[in-house]
Amino acid sequence: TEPEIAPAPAPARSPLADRIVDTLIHRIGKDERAARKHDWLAATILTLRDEIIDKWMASTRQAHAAGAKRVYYLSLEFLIGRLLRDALSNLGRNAEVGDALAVLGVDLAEIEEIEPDAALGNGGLGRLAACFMESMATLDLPAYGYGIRYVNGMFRQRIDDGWQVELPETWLAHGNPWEFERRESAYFVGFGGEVIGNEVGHVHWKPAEAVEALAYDTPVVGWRGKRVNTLRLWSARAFDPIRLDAFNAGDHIGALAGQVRAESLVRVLYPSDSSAAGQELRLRQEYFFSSASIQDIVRRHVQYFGDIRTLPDKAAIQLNDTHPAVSVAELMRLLIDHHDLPFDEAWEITRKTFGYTNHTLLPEALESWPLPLFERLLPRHMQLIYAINGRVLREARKSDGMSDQAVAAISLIDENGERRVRMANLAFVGSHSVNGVAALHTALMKQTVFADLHRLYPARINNKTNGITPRRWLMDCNPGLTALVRDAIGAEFCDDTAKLQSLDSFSNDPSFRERFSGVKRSNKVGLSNFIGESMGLRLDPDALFDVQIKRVHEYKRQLLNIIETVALYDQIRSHPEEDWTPRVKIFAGKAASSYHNAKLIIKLANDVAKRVNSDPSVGGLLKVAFLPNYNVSLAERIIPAADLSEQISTAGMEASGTGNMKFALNGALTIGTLDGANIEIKEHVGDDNIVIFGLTADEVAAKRAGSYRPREVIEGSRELSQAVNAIASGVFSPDDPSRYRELMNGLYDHDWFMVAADFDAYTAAQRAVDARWADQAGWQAAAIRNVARVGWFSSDRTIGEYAREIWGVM
Ligand code: 26Q
Repeated sequence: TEPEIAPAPAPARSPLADRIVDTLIHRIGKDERAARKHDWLAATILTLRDEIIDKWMASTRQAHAAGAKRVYYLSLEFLIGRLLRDALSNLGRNAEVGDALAVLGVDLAEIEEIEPDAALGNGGLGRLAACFMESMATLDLPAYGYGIRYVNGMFRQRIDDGWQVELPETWLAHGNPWEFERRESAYFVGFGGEVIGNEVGHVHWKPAEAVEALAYDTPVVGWRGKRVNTLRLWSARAFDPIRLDAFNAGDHIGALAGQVRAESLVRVLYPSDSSAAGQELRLRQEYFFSSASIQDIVRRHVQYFGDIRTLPDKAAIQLNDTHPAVSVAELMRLLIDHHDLPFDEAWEITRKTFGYTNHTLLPEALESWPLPLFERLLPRHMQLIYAINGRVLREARKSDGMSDQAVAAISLIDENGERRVRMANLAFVGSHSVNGVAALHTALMKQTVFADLHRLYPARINNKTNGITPRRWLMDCNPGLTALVRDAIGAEFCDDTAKLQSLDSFSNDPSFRERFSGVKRSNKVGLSNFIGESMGLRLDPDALFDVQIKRVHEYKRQLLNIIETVALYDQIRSHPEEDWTPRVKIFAGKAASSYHNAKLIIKLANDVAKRVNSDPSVGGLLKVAFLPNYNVSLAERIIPAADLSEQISTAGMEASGTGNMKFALNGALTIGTLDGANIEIKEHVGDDNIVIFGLTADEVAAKRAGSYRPREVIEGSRELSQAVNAIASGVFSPDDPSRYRELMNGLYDHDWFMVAADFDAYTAAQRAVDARWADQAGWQAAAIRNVARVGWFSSDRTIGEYAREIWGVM
């Protein structure tokens, strides 16, 4: 008989494990046996939060004692994603907490996985705000983020029969253990009504309605826990949550109407990232959040420093696009109406305090509000905007060579057709700094949308090329690569990504290349398993993983990628004898709910996937996967597993892109156009380590101005016309053969996004990619050089530039 083996004694519980259990019992109200995963998650977060609070208070005290200047980042979006892993790794507590939970029989990775993904943003702009928050804490800057605590953030995307279906995402369903409700920080925010008094005497705005803005604070932990800053998100409630007189008189619904109206302000994030929704509710959201934030900033300043006139010395307010631009008028109102400053002095303070970041030149995304709507909702602000405009236009007329046309372009009021308030012009004139987010984008700002304002204020526009936090986008999402890099060059890159440079020479080391491709392969196996389990699609991890994940928009040209996929499918079938590179085309992304063509492009990707994946004649050579519900957490899974990063926007249209940086940092090669930050990525990684194709921004502009005839281009390209005809004639939509006819006709007739014009260059570039892939040593070397050379795209570098050149805080 076998000897009996005594069970190993349970390892002793650490004090940390005891604290987690204590939290579970006393704050969640569950004992260990009854606790479910969500209870363990909440107990872990609350335990960690207790430790974060000490650092948080120390950070606040330090800024206060130093009389430091504070940075305020105003953004209608913060796309923060999950927080637990990020906080653990920034505090260096990953292993310790993992061990403590293991002793309790809980798997840390498993509970990390059920943390809701906080999606209070659409895409690039919102994610940038989140990366910036982390970098500001890392660089030890006293900074606050201000935004809205949306009850429903970005919608959850389901793919039903290939179509996008939008479902509400309830990220707060299990409560939010990260946040603190600040009952003491509440502000009155008014709407409508009338202005009493005149320009000379004391002016007073008497709003017709009001809501109360209520603060919720989330701690933001910097790298190595050096500093903890605050993300302050506003919720709304009625002053009188229930009108008792109405209730008692039997009007039970009417009695609650105020509360319902208030809550509607913070109910949903507008799910569009490319066209400005003109609804009144959006303007109400913008003003609600701007007013609460500016009131909070002014209150803090006066409380700490006593004199409102020193505001620009102690506060830098950055406007994340024009969404908070009404803040300019709100600060003017507080300075003039509440602090009795003369207009000129208020204007100087305002301009010195604000900076404005532009994220798009797309005309449909530039915010402007019908004047009657603006005036009805914000009558006092409308007066102030007229006064500001008067000043600016007088200056413009005085300056040499300003035509009437130029003066009209500078005006805060668009007089063409229905009169509208131009938020970009308001943000521009109300700021001492106006920046673009990549070199090309900043150059185009000067040449196009802001040309006349730039002539009037030539020193104002500057560039701050975007960046990404290397903590979330390398160290946390790709532990395999991080460990490999650390073994090779030491851990210094963790504090300064410029140090990744030392990895460069390892690109020539065959044994390192071997280990590097091993890490990539295991990330690809991980992603393949995920895709297998979640969508039942089997992938070959040795195929080239070709990835385009981002919001779906015509200018980002998912359509170019899909048409090329169809052409490739054709080629593989017609020439099965050739030595094709096995590829997996991975797509993910959401379309704005009202964006017809974007939704149709999602359907097309799914229709093509269905056909290609079930066609035995392509064998394992081509697979297409559209992954549903793209969000930050999914990006963290996909990016480390990518070989090829698709950054193929029509040149001149993508302000920067930030996904491009994440892929390169994780060792994917980029196939891309000379657009946005791709240009600077190319300069950093070198021409041999990136695949560039297509028209330049200047060439696109020239083609649009000249006589571009896409029909001739399509008919002149066999591959393209075959692919377009196949799609148009219903090869991929036998259930509804005309589904894509209009979409394809758009290519023949206008092709605004130059899909046809760039098609041949794109396919040629893709075949060059195939050739490079065949040389695995060369491919891996180029991928390693990408990792080594893109450290510059850390948001620490970006924030350092903002701090020194705009905010004056470093
Ligand atoms: C405006 C008014 C009403 C409703 C919605 C909006 C709205 C909301 C979000 C307009 C635009 C956005 C988001 C824009 C955005 O994400 N822009 C991206 O910003 C990134 C960070 O700078 C860049 O990298 C991308 O190139 C740019 O597209």
